[in-house]
Amino acid sequence: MGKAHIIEVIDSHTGGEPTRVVVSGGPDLGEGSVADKLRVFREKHDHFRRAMVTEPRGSDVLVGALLCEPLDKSCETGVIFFDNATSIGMCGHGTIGLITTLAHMGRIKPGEHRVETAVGVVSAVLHEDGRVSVKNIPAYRKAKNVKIEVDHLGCISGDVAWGGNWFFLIDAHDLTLDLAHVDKLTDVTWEIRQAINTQGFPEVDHIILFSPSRSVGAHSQNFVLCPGKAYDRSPCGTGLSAKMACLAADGLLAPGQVWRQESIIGSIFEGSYEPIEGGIIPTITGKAFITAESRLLLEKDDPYQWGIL
Ligand code: PYC
Repeated sequence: MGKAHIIEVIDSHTGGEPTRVVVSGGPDLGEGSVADKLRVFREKHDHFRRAMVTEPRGSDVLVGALLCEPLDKSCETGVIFFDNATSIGMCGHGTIGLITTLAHMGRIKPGEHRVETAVGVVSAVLHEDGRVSVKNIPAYRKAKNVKIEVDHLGCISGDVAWGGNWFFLIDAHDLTLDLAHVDKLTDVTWEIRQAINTQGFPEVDHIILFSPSRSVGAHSQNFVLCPGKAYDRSPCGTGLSAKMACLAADGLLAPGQVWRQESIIGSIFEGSYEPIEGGIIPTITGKAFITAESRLLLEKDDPYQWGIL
């Protein structure tokens, strides 16, 4: 047996979407901001990303959150989010999972806590009942009513918006949003992603379909395709931020008004916003639950210690 490198992680889920917080044993990313550290992580430690979230230790749906030293000392921690395909700038469900994990570790108590992400500082309120409200970085719509041609589907129209990640948001379609149709929804949104990337918006890495919700009290249900072709089990915090930026730009959601977004599995995030010049500051609220405290072992002679390529 080879000598194992040990990594401590705490797993949680937020509305069904898992987050694996790497608490210790991560790579040295040097000095600087979390954005600087993300560059080092991408260039030199992509194998670490794979080892944490892909098979055989993880799965396509797992999102990783690597704790790191923040440059902004008003922050409780810095964090780099990543998934089965890449590292991502910000993650709403992941921030709710991270705050819940820090509380579980005894590092924080209910109240407001700042977190430095690769795309800016977010602030999160841990409520007494365990819910977490994340005040995100500014969100805005970049383009309205973008028309793209998609093989097998024809012309699709949607909005391109930023909510911490780049989204293409589609309201007009005739697809059924439920778990029985997940394979079809995945195939279709994957095709849409290729099309929007080659037809003017190469930055878009998440695709969202919306439909009216069948649940009492929810304004809408969504299906969110993530960069690595997994779908988000949660309503997607950065996606909800992008959605509210579009609703605000169209005059369909007033400042402070609550939007209840349901995910494809039925979990709900609440969102509201404050207007700013050119966009909004979104706040999203949800609840995470701890599912595991683990020590991951990376044995030197394990041919799959960095995941299955
Ligand atoms: O909640 O922002 C989010 C998110 C992004 C990818 C998966 N979840």
